[in-house]
Amino acid sequence: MVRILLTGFEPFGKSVTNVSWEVVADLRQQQLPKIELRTALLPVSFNQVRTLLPALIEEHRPDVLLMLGQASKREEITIERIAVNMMDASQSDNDGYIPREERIIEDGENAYFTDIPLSTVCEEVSRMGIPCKISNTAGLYVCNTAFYTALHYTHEQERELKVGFVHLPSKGLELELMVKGVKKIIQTIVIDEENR
Ligand code: PCA
Repeated sequence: MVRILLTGFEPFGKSVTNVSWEVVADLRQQQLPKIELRTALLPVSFNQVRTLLPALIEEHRPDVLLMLGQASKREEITIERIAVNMMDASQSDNDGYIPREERIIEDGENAYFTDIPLSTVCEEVSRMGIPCKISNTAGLYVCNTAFYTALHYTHEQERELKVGFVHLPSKGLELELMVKGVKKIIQTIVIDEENR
């Protein structure tokens, strides 16, 4: 069994829903072979995610942490390569906070790469006819902060945990396809784990 912690975000900005949580809510009803699925809803808050991610990793001790977020301007499923040590926003988070070029962790590394096998995962999803791309920036908003915090904590604690982040488009792709796509991502990561 591979233990996966799958997270989604609450709505933010003008949206009343967040597709990332809709996908998590759907997948948590399903049985996935060889997978023990745990789920968590994350707040869209720069400060809260920085304390919550380490706490969730300690609580669940997953083998894989896969975070989902919504990216309104994207048209395909995008799998993030890199998390950077920077927060900058023009729109406040759900706590009313707007960071201006602040580091997430003062003395942390500038950036971390994901542990997910990006090309393999993307090829598998695309092969199902679901649009999928590798992304080289997760932005500087709360998603990147959550992604960076988890990778930083994992490196500091020298954990085996694999951390990945997937942005989902808010329009243009049916929910059902996104659920299928994320399921494929999880299954591909699990097969990759087993082959190690
Ligand atoms: N998307 C935002 C934060 C929460 C979400 O779903 C982002 O891309 O940073």
